[in-house]
Amino acid sequence: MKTIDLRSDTVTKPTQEMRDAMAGAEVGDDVYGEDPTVNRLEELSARMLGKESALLVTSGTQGNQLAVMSHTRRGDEVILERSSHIYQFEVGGMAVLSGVQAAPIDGIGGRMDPSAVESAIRGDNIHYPRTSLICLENTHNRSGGAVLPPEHMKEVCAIAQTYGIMTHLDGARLFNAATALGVPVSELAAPFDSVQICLSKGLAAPVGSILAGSREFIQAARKFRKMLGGGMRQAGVIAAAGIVALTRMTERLKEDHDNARLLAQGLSEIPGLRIDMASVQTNMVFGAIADPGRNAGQLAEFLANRHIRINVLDAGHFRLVTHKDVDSGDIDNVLDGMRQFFAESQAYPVTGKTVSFKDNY
Ligand code: TLP
Repeated sequence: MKTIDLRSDTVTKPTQEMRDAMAGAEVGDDVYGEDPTVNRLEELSARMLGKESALLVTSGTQGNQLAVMSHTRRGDEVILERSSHIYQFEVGGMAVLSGVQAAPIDGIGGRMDPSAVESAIRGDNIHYPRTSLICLENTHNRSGGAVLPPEHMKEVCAIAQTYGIMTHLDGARLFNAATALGVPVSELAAPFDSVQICLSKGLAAPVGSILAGSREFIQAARKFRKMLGGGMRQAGVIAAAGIVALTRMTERLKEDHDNARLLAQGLSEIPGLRIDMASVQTNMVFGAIADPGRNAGQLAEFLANRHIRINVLDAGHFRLVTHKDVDSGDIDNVLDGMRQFFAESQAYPVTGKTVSFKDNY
């Protein structure tokens, strides 16, 4: 029986076309700059993102951390949204790898108030750290995959420029944002000094992200990547799937967005559940349990027994992510399972196998 895995779009398996491209990839030693497939992927992604240069990195986390390392000096301060991936979910890497501290700002829908950003920029005082970087995230994961409007990103980047501060965009799901807005990714990346995009989420490549920016910035990031053990030798086998991701998988993201909408709509009609429909803009649905007798851990366990996997955020909240390995028939099955859970007269008995909140994203 098929497992419907809605925990993340990171669970997508490579397509047959990717597997074929990987098997037949022309390769060389990328640390010598001699892997033709990696070079082709880096040129293609730089062009698509409208930047001078690009670098294949192992993961979104590595791409973001290389950006922080390359843009900052020890003791600097970085402004970013409080629930952003770089701040919350990268194992404190900023502090360890770059020796910088964060100046987190609460956002609404992933958006920091531009005037709050400007106020957080440090002045010229002997006591202060130097503010050297501002990071944004689009789509914004913890805001339910919400899209940051282009005007908002331009406004924050213009403030940064006024103060001579660098800007980085965590665009793990930038193609989802571009799909929702109907604009090319290059337009969304344009105001930023650097951008990171993931090949291994909705685009379904098995591994890899791209970091893009100026030639000088990518030179610095390449050296740091080597320091972190990210010099991957015959990485053309990975890059080949990345090329398929960028050339063949971006158009279909709309399907994921339609499925998320369908799912959210169905869930919003279930008593016991609360869905903020306005936040459903791309491929994610965040749900809240509105039934005092039940919790998200019980829901996850009930569904797991029906071969449906979801992500528990805390006792009252869960996350569902649509992707290419989930179709509209699967959405119907998920809705059936959800209805059953809330229709049971007794709250679901916990067996002890309940998914622990701490183990989940
Ligand atoms: N997000 C993953 C988990 O790490 C939480 C997910 O399932 O959503 N930026 C953003 C906005 C992300 O959502 C993620 C991954 C990353 C960066 C990191 O990418 P990877 O997993 O490739 O290091």
